[in-house]
Amino acid sequence: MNKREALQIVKKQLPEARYLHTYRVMETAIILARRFNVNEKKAELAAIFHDYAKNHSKDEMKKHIVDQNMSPLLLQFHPELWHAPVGAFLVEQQFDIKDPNILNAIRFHTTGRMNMTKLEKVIFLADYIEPGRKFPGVKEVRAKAEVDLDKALFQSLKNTIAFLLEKNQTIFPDTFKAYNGLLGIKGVDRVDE
Ligand code: DGI
Ligand code: FE
Ligand code: FE
Repeated sequence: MNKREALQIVKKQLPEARYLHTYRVMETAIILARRFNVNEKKAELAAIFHDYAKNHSKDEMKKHIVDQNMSPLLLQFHPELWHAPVGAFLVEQQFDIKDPNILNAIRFHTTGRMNMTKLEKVIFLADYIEPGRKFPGVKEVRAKAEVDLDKALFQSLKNTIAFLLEKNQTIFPDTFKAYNGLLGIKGVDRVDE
């Protein structure tokens, strides 16, 4: 599937603001892919489809989670997490996109996970730093993303966890696993007492 076709599909599927976010994630993902030697076309396609299921109803997403035997844990956590794995499923089912790396980049773009591939990291980070984002601390993450993929990813996970803690929100285990997995390895420095 080429870029034009993919964009046409998601444009029909998403409200205007979400489509514009998607477009910016695509542009950001391409820049990051070039910078960190990730397949640009895969990054482009994963970014275009990353929020494909964002506007599906909770009931419909729940049905796919149950019918496709996805982790039942998802249903105990915030419904905001569901569009990522459901999106990966629908994109594989409805379009000829079979590359597991692309599908996993969509599947894990909200929570992250332990041992993410570079493509998964690029999509997670592009979603976090696209120019329309105004999260507290996003500027620091953008600066780190100029030079070090793991350090930027680590900072974005840390910010997200801190944000969720502050709001007394649950934190999905994969998000902690992604954080723990990066800490102290791959160039992320532990701060010891
Ligand atoms: O779909 P987007 O809005 O573009 O962004 P996203 O897919 O990263 O969704 C982010 C939302 O998910 C954000 O409001 C925080 C929320 N969220 C809820 N529980 C968790 C979580 N995010 C992570 N990483 N881990 C959680 O456990
Ligand atoms: Fe999303
Ligand atoms: Fe997004």
